[in-house]
Order: sequence, then structure tokens, then C-alpha cells
Amino acid sequence: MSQYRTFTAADAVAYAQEFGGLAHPASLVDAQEVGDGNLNLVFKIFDTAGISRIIVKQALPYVRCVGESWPLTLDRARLEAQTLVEHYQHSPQHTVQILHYDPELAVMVMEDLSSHRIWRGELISGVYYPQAATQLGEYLAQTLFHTSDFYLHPHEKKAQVARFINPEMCEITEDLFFNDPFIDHERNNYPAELEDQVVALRSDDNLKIAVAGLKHRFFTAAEALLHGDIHSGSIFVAEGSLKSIDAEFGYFGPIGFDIGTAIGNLLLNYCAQPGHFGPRDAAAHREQRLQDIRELWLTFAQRFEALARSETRDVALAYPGYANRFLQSVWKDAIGYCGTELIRRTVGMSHVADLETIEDHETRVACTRHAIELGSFLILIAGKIENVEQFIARVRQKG
Ligand code: SR1
Ligand code: MG
Repeated sequence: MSQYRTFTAADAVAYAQEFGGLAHPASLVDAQEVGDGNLNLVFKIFDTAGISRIIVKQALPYVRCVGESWPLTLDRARLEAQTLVEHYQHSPQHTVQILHYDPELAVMVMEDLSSHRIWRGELISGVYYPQAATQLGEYLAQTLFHTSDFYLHPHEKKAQVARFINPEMCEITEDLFFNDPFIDHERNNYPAELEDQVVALRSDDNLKIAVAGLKHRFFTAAEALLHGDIHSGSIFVAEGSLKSIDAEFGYFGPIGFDIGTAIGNLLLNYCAQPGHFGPRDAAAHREQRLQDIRELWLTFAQRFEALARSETRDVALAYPGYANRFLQSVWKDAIGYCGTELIRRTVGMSHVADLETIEDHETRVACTRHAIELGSFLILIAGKIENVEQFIARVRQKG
């Protein structure tokens, strides 16, 4: 019989006292529930001086933003903790530290990141972290390389794939990214003014065939242990520091999915700029986002290739030139998945604050239209964009 119960603030304090690893656990006295994501409870645990010292996160047995009508596996807490522990081993600077987790209670205790801020909020406010994209590229290279067949023994890799089977969370992605926006679905959510554009997506054969290909690879391509939801709301930043959190969608999938999700969220911020700033600042911020995308991809690709040169254990995969060939396929995947992120965040159910917080309705609709157009364009031409400079040129071409 499961011992699961939903935590109160008092439960969270008691749990942090027991499992937070602090020298003086009795100094933890208070908790505040601060979860603003779609799925979970998140408690900040404060000491007697009112300083937040530790985080207690618990999965609810349903999708928080929808309610009990959408039940969801508690096993996602185990998968999240396991993914973050694994990623921490390979990129401790850029992964939140898990101090303890309990699969029965679907709860984990983790380091407090109050000195950091959620990247999405900073991007919306126009606060630039010039090192963040490089650090994200480094995080992705380290975690994805070291959980791939380049590095893991084939037996270990297969055991890891089994340990990270995550069917229910993958199904959410499979539906929200690759199905809903391309059919008439009740979960979809977009302004009435965009009906013509959305109907056009549904009847574009080339687009739907390309999306089917992306979904097929999401089903089958167990290339590495993905974060699985690495958008700017899953990333904490501070000056010179970046930490990934929220890995409940972690599973072994196509590397381009993580890269494309990250780039897609930078492009969503790019599209939203006219809704938050006047023309000069909006243009400057857009240049920053394009520079972020360049840094992210180049850092990822250079670091992955360097790791492949020095640490590949598989004899065939170590053959000179193969890692570079593989990265070309990752790049094409990433462009396609980036396009699906743009479309699912605008046409589908799960939107982003970059666009949603634009106060002027007409501007919000115009920015959303831009994101959908860019998304479908990128999906369609993914195979023809050879490098990041061509990618940036194509983005500029679309306004
Ligand atoms: C039902 S969950 C909707 C979205 O929220 C999460 O953050 C993921 O991005 C998911 O697709
Ligand atoms: Mg999340």
C-alpha cells in the first residue's frame, strides 16, 4: 500500500529537517508553497532568520494546472530525481543538486536556488545574461554525450534506457507537440484571429509529414538521456551561473529534441519582443537572442565533438569524422523540434509568458502569428539549413 499523501507546509518543513542534510535542522521552521509550474507542489523552506535554505518538491497525482480530471503518474518524481542526479554527475555546475528523494511519497529535497532567477522572467524583463547560452550549450553537451552510445558501454546504455522508460510523460509531449496543434483538438488554445493560420497548418501535407517524422524519432531514437523539457522556465540563471531544474520529462530520446526545445524558447522570446519594448530595445534584444542561439549551438557542437574525440569508447563511433556526421543529423532534428516548440506553445494548450504577458491584444496576436509562421517554416526547411548562420539568416527573413 502506497504511503503517498499530499504534503502540507508543515509536512514539508518536517521532511526538510529530516532529509535536508543541514547541520542544524531545527533551524528550519517555515515553508511557503511557491510552485507556479503546470504540474507540482514546490515548497521553499525557511530558517529562523527567514532565509530560504532548501526546496521540497512533490508531484501531485494529477496535472496541477488542469486539476484532478487529468490524472498523472507519481512515478514522474522518481524519473525527475534520477534524471537530475544523472545529469549532475556529468554537469554539476549546471544541474540543481538533489539531496534526497523518495519515490513512494513522490517527493525530493533539493538545493535552494534563491540566489538565481528563472531565465524566462529575466528574458521577458530584458535582463541579459551573456554567458547563459554558452553554459546551456556546455550542460547539454556534457549530459547528452555522457549518456549516449559514444560514451556508455552498450550493456550499461541499455540498462539506463530501461531505468528511464517514461511512457506517461512522453505521451504528454507526443500529444502536445506532435498531435494537438495539427488537428482540431479541444486542448488547443489560440486567438480567434489566427483561425485561418491554424486551419492552414492542419491541411499542409508537407508539414504534417515532417511532423510525423519528428514524432517518429521522438518515439524511437534513444540517443541520450534528455532533460525532456529544457525551456527557459526550467532554467535558473544568475551572473555567471546557470542551473537546470524540472526534469520530469527525462527519457532516452533524440538529442535534437533538447537542443530544439531550448532554441525554440529563445525564438519565442524573440517573437515576443515588440510586445514588451519599443522598436530600438526590441531590435537589440532580438540580436541578443540570435547571439544566444549561435552560442548555444556552437558551444554544444564544439564541446560534444571534443568529448567525442577524447572520450568515445565505442570503436566504430570513434572513427574520425563520425561525430561530426552525427552532429549534422542532430542539427537538422533540432531545427524541426524547435519549430514544433514554437507551434505547440502558441496553438496548443501550454503557452509561454513571453507571449501571454503582452498586454496589447493586437500586438499579442501579431507576435503569436509570427511565432506560428516561423515554426512551420523551420519545420519545412529543416533539412536545408546547413549551419547556425543560415538558421539566423532564415529567422531574419521571417521578420
Ligand atoms: C500538461 S503539462 C504541459 C506542459 O507543461 C510542462 O512544463 C511541459 O512543457 C508540458 O508540455
Ligand atoms: Mg516543468
